[in-house]
This record gives sequence, C-alpha cells and structure tokens, in this order.
Amino acid sequence: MSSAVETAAELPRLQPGDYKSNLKPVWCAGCGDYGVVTGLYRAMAELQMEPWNTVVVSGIGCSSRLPGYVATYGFNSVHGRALPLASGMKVARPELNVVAVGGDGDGLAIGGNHFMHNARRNLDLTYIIMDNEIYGLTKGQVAPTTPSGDKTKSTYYGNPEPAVDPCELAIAFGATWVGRAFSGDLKTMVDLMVQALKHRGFSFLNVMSPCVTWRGDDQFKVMKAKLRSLPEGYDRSSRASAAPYTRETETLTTGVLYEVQQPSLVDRLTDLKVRAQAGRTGPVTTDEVLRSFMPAF
Ligand SMILES: Cc1ncc(C[n+]2csc(CCOP(=O)(O)OP(=O)(O)O)c2C)c(N)n1
Ligand code: SF4
Ligand SMILES: [Mg+2]
Repeated sequence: MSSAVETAAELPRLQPGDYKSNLKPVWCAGCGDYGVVTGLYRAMAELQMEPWNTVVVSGIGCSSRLPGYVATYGFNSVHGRALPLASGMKVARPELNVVAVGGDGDGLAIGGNHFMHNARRNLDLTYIIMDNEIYGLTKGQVAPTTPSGDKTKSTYYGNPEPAVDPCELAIAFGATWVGRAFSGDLKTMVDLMVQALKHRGFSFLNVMSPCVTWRGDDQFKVMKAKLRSLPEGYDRSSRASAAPYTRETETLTTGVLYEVQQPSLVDRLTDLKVRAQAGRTGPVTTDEVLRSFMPAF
C-alpha cells in the first residue's frame, strides 16, 4: 500500500460491505474467486483504504471480472495487460493504492513478460493472481500452472509441459514481497492480503482459487487436503528459504515466502529527478530533452 495512503479519519469506520459494488458476480456457484473478493473487502476494511484513492485493475478472464465487484475505481482491461496499466497509474499518481488482479493465464502466459519487469522494477503496488490452474473463461484450456500430466480441454492425453510456480518466478524476478494463499482459507488469506497491501514495493500474492467448472468439483478438496503452513522460525528474508516451498506437488504451503525492503521505482525516479534538477549538467524537462536533438535552435 502506498505510504501516502490516508485513512478516512472523519468518516465512520468503513466496513467490508462498504467495499462491495452494486454488481452481482457472475462467477459459477462454488468458484474460488468469491472467496478472493470477500477477502479483499475484509483486507481493505482492515486497512481503512480510501475507495476514492484506490484502483483495482485487471486483464481478461473470469478472475479479471473482480474490479467490477469492488467499490473503488476499477479497470477491466485487456488480456495480459493488468500490470502495464497498473504501473502507468502508479508512476503517474504515486499517491494512489494500486491493486492489480487476474488469472494465471492472464498473468503468466500472455502477461508473463509484464510480470517479470514489474517485479524487478519494484513499483509500490500489489498483484494478486487467482490461480485455478486453467483458462476458465475460455472453457478449460491448459495454463502455465496446470500440473504436468493433467487432462484439460486442450490436452486430451495429459499436459505434456512442466508447470511453473508463480511464487518461484516472482522471487527470481525481484519481487520484494511474495506470498501464497488458498481462497478456501479466508482467515489466512485476509492476513496475507493485508500484509501484501501494506508492503512498500512490489508485493505478489498467488491465491490458489479453485475452478469448479473446468478443474472438477474436487479441486477444492484436493487443495484443502494439501494445505500446510511455513515452519516456525522460517527466514523470509532469504531466497534460498523459499526453495523447498516452491513447485510443490503433494503439499500446498501458504504464508509469506519472501520479504525484503528495497527502494521502489517511484523512490528511485524521485531521487533521479532531484539529482537531475540539482546538478543540471544536461536536459531535465521534456522540452529540454527534445530541444537537445536540435542544437541549432
Ligand atoms: C489478446 C487476447 N488473447 C486471448 C484472449 C482469450 N482469453 C480470454 S481470457 C483467457 C484466459 C483466461 O484464463 P485466466 O487468465 O487463467 O483467467 P480465469 O478465467 O481462469 O480466471 C484467454 C485466453 C483474449 N481475450 N485476448
Ligand atoms: S469457469 Fe471456473 S474460474 Fe470461471 S467462474 Fe466458473 S468456476 Fe470460476
Ligand atoms: Mg485461470
């Protein structure tokens, strides 16, 4: 969450229901994404995030409908492009709370490059993937997180590809806060959302969120049975600590896998601006930069 976030001091305390929009979700009955949006209402209420200073931005997919269900500003954009929009918003308006959301296909297939570059830039925003291990909206095709060997609508004889672990990628790409949650464990997920939203820098939360329609009725039960917590004394400041808790097949470990503090891109840009203006050894404003290409004028 932006350090510039202000709480709605003069208003009555906002309740989770105040973050709910008038739109009724069109997700299938039993979809894990209901848990995610409910968790987000609670996390936002816990932090008293000002709806008028908050934007939730997504790409395209079932999960990407989420901004419509939250009573903040929102943008259901283009497939795979939640993060470019989110980063543009944050650079232009650093005082806003920017939350990007979407699916595993959206964020890791078509949007995979944006994931990488946003993580390494450490922009102060939160990115939540609703990972159902499938392309839900387009009717059940294989996704980057579909376990190897699984039969889907587009892999009739089983997925021939190895799956990616989004948390492992986020850590490798340079995200400064990385967590994993399960939408069926609301309490832990809300706690992780609060931490992610408060983190100054790029926070990434991968929420395992079952798709009852294309991954079968039992995806929820299977995930729940695999749930584990990180051990006591887990060192979240070390990338190496996270390794045993990535690419899990028999377990699903939730918690904060990685957290470090580093300057955000906005911090670095602000610093750069101050140094450029103080030193003035070259062009500083856009006009000056453009003119520098035409020294004759
Ligand atoms: C440029 C572009 N390519 C492909 C699509 C089709 N498409 C829409 S959603 C989607 C995948 C959705 O899967 P995911 O992001 O995992 O979201 P889910 O529906 O599972 O929540 C695809 C391939 C599109 N809308 N735009
Ligand atoms: S198709 Fe799957 S992801 Fe989409 S709304 Fe239905 S259960 Fe949720
Ligand atoms: Mg998906």
